[in-house]
Amino acid sequence: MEGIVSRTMLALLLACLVASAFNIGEVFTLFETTLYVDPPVTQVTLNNDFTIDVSITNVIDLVAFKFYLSYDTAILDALSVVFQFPFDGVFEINETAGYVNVESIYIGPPVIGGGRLVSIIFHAVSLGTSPLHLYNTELLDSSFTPIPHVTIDGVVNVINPHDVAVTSIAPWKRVIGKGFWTDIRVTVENQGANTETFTLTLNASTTVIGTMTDITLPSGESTTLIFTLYTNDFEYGTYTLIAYVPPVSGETDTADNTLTDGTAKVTIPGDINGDFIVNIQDASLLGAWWLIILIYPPPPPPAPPPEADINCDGVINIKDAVILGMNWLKHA
Ligand SMILES: [Ca+2]
Ligand SMILES: [Ca+2]
Ligand SMILES: [Ca+2]
Repeated sequence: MEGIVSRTMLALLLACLVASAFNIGEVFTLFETTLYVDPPVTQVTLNNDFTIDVSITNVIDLVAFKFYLSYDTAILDALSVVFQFPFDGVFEINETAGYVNVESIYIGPPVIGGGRLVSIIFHAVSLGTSPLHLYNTELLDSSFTPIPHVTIDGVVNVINPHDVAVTSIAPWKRVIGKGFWTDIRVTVENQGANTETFTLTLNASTTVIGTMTDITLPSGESTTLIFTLYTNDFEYGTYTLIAYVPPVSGETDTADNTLTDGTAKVTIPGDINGDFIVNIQDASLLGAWWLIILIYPPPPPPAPPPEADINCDGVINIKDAVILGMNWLKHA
C-alpha cells in the first residue's frame, strides 16, 4: 500500500514537473488530465500552411489515445497528421465533413506527464475564423481503462498579410453653426499580419478636412485620430463624412479602406436640430437642457447633446442662448 501511494505521489510530482516544463500558456486545474489544442489561438496569413499540436498534460499512465478534431472546411484544408514520439498511429482526414480522426497505436511503457501527441498540418484557404474542436476523445491507461479528462479547443484566424481599414468616424457633433467647429474621431485598424505605415484623409464631401501621415500600426492594433472641422469656409449645407486610407503595398482587401459614415451639417449658429432655421424648436431644445442642468439634483445631470452647446465651449448657458437670440428666425 505504502509503495502504491509513494508511486502515485511520484507520478503526480512527475506530472507536475513535466507539465511545468511545457510552456502551455493555459492555467489548467491542478492534476486534471487535459487534452488540448496548442496553441489555443493561431493567427495565419491566407494561402499558407501551418501546424497546430494536440497535446496532453497531467497524465500519469497513458498508452493510447484517439480523438476527432473538427474544423471549418471553408477556411481550412487539413493536409496531414504527424505522430509524436513515442506514439504512432493512423488518421483519416474528411475534407467534406471537416474533421481529422486520429487513433494511436503504442505498446510500450506508459507515458507520464505530458507533451505533444500529434501535430496536424493545415492550409489556410480563405479569410475568416475556424474553430478547432476536440470531440469523441478517448485516453487509455496501461490496463486499457479510459482516463477521465477534459479538453480545450483552439481557434484559427486567417488574415491577410497586408490589410488596413477605417473602422469608425465619430464626430463630436453633427450639426455645427457656421464659424464654430467639431472634433471628429476616426479609428483605423491594421487587420493584416504586418506592421504598416500609412496616410489617413478625412473629407466633408469633396472638401479635405485633414490628412494625417506616417501612421504606424503593428498587426492587429487600432488607433483613433482626431481631426477638427472648422466651418468658417463652408457654405451652409449637408456634408458627407468620408475617411480614406490608400491601399498599402500588397493589399487586396481595399473595400474597407474607405468609410462613409453619415453627415455633418453646417448651419446658422443657434440651429440645434439641423433644419437650417433658428426658431422655437431650437429654443425649446436649448431651454429644456439648460433647465435640466440648472435644477438637476446630484449626481450630475446627463450629458446634453453636443448640438445644444452652440458655441462649443463645453457648457450650456447664457452664451448659447445669446447666439440663438441673435440669429432668431434666420434661415439658410
Ligand atoms: Ca483594407
Ligand atoms: Ca432649427
Ligand atoms: Ca456653450
